[in-house]
Amino acid sequence: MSDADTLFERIIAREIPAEIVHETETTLAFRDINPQAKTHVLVVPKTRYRTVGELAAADPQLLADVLTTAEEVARLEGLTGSGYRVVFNTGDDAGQTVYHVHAHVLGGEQLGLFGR
Ligand code: DGP
Repeated sequence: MSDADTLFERIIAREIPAEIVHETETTLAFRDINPQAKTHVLVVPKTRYRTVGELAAADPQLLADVLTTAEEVARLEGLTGSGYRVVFNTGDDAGQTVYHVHAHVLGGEQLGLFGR
């Protein structure tokens, strides 16, 4: 397991500082260190799965928890009226760098289109 693999587990364990936005029994939401939008928050399950597909297959309720937390983050950040995007990058071509599944919650401004 590389350092990148353990990074979010270390944030969950409070071994690495992060700006935490919201926490539930099963999930943690914290600000992305390299924001790609005015508001950019990551939502992770406290149990590690590598990708959203693995999470969906193994524990659909936990995936639902991640999405419910993403919606709560949007509400807390004042994004529900103006709109926001939830993204799961999966694999190298999509730019996934941390193999602990995470939802990106992006908003607070007009977002660009998908793709390159
Ligand atoms: P992805 O490329 O989809 O795997 O997203 C990983 C995100 O994690 C990326 O947007 C930057 C963010 N990130 C990397 N290291 C840290 C860190 O130490 N703290 C925080 N808060 N975010 C990090």
